[in-house]
Amino acid sequence: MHAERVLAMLRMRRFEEQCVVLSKAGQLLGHYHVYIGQEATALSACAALTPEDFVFSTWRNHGHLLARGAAPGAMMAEILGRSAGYAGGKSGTLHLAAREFGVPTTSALVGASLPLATGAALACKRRGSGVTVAFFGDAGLEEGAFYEAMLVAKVWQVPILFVCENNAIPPELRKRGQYTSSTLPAARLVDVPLALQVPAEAVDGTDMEAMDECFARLLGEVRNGGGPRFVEVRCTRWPGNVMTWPELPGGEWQLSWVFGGKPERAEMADWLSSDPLVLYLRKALASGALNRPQVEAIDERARSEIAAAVRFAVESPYPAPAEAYRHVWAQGEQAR
Ligand SMILES: Cc1ncc(C[n+]2csc(CCOP(=O)(O)OP(=O)(O)O)c2C)c(N)n1
Ligand SMILES: [Mg+2]
Repeated sequence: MHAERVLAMLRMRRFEEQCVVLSKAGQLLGHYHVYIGQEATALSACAALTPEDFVFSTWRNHGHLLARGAAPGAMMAEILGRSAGYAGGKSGTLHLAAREFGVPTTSALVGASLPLATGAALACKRRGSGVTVAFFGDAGLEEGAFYEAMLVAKVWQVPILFVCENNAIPPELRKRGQYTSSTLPAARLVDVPLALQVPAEAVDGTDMEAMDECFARLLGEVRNGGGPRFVEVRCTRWPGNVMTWPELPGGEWQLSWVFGGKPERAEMADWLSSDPLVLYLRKALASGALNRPQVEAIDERARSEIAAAVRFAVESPYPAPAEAYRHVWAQGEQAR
């Protein structure tokens, strides 16, 4: 269990570090976002899902797809706009999706996937099985689509879990159990869904065990016909998420930081106390569930998997120009 989770988290982190490297090298073109520092949330939530369940996400979607089991190679190919990608290179990172893993679509528009997710949850209710998880950022609560989706989900009692990933919590406020919002009059995010009678709670996004308990319980309630639930996952923005293009502050994440080594950059050193990967590894090491050579071997495996994914992506050709006109309209079987 511990080794699997560590491998999954490291796979996500090494994958996205390579996105930064490829962007700097001119291979990943345009705007993109990474999920570094939030990996435990996707893993913990998706651990409570079955293959028939649906997941919806945003521009920060890489971790959600990997947590659903999507292939790093086909994902990277899509992100680089190559034909071997999940959408033949047409969606890129901002709309990355993999239907075969229960991720029908993701959206770069704040709040836009929430009504779609609610529709998928209605489909689950009608067919009598499955649930939907909608991952979105804290800014989603500033969009009308959020209120519409939440209201419809509640009135129709559809099986959906709204997972608001609040990555805006500065470490000093985390210690005091407080947080801020620039535009919401509600002092606590959970007060918003509670006003619509949707049960809501907050969980620490750096604590995998707390999240495992929370997601298993809430998804159990949703699955058993309890109607929608809302959870605010509190995490702290990774210092590499700067402006439009992410940076790797001080280079790649180092395993030595788990064992007391200090990053050169002060902002990284501060942030490590909010890094779910560091915290999970320290706990696993302290309890004896894993030892250092095991963790080193897991990291080596994650690195080589991701190196293979990058090779696969880079070797895939760009789509032929004529492909631009395919998949624009539903045809034949698809249209029925
Ligand atoms: C409807 C809409 N308005 C504005 C934007 C520009 N925009 C992109 S990301 C973002 C902030 C999103 O913040 P949050 O939901 O907290 O997610 P995070 O990026 O922090 O994960 C904004 C305003 C957009 N993509 N869509
Ligand atoms: Mg945010």
